[in-house]
Amino acid sequence: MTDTHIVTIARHIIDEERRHPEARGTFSDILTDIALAAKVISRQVNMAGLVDILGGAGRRNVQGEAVQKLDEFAQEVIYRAMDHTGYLCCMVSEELEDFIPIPDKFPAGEYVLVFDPLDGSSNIDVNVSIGTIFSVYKKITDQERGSLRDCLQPGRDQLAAGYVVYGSSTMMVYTSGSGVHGFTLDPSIGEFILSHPNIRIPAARLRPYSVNEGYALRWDPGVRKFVQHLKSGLESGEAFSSRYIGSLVADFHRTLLRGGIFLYPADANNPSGKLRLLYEASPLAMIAEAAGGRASDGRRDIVDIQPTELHQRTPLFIGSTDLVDLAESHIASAGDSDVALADDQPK
Ligand code: AHM
Ligand code: MG
Repeated sequence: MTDTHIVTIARHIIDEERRHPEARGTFSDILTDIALAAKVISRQVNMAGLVDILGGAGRRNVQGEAVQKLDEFAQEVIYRAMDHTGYLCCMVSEELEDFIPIPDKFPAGEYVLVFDPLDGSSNIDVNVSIGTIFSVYKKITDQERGSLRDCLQPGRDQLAAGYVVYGSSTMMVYTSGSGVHGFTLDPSIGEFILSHPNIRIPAARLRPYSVNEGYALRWDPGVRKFVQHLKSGLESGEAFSSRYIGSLVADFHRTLLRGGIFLYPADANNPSGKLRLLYEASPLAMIAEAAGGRASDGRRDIVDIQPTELHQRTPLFIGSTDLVDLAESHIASAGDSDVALADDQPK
């Protein structure tokens, strides 16, 4: 007999809760329900390549059912897994403009779920990894079915955050503050199994930096100097490799497991960057911090930003702490001496 134990995600969540008696049972049920939704989405994502054969969005599949776009499907699966459980007062999704109060026909609870049901969905057609991102807050007002104020909380107040990456395997990674844990879906038994306990961002020898350099001429001088600095090697002589998938969850997952930095800075066309604070940057920032890393908008910690709108964007620098610090110091020190760099910006 081996002494290797198989730990399912449900088992792990219960064990975590025992270590944190202040966490309530409902809270672990929310994570278990998200894991269930992730399995349903994963099954559908794995079928994506067959959509043209079995019927594309707006058409009918072989069973004669209407086929949805995958991101709409993911939105509905998560919503339907969570709307009736009595744990949530409201939800926020990238797919919907307003926050979604739990309907009156169902009991309302004390938590808020924010999520991006299927991030990077433009990658589906080319079979590149995509992901789901989520986080959980406690309701702070006395509104039974939540209010905008309950949704607009800084990342510092997240109770749990996680993501699911639909890649060569499907993995769910989450933190409830004490450590970051990764689970790989075994499709043959339909269970997420603990495969990556206590993830820490490693200090690897050859770390990747990850950014869409196609926009480099539109970056601020500080960002350009920072990336240039990485390319020419740090003072320590450390060399970097470049990796960019163009799918946030996949790029972040690699950064978490291999170290390095992922950045999506502001640029001349997108003065606040592209990524969304509430359901993209903040959850990943909580995970990065719990794994010993950092996340910044270039000037301050992501988790300290007080959101003012549900779909607000933010620049994002996330990964190994030393590299996020370095990015911040280049941005802070970019000034008149950078005119030469700024001069070749596209007019
Ligand atoms: P989406 O929310 O519309 O899917 O866009 C977010 C995605 C991220 O997954 C990824 O990091 C980024 O867009 C890539 O953008 P770009 O193609 O500009 O590099
Ligand atoms: Mg998204």
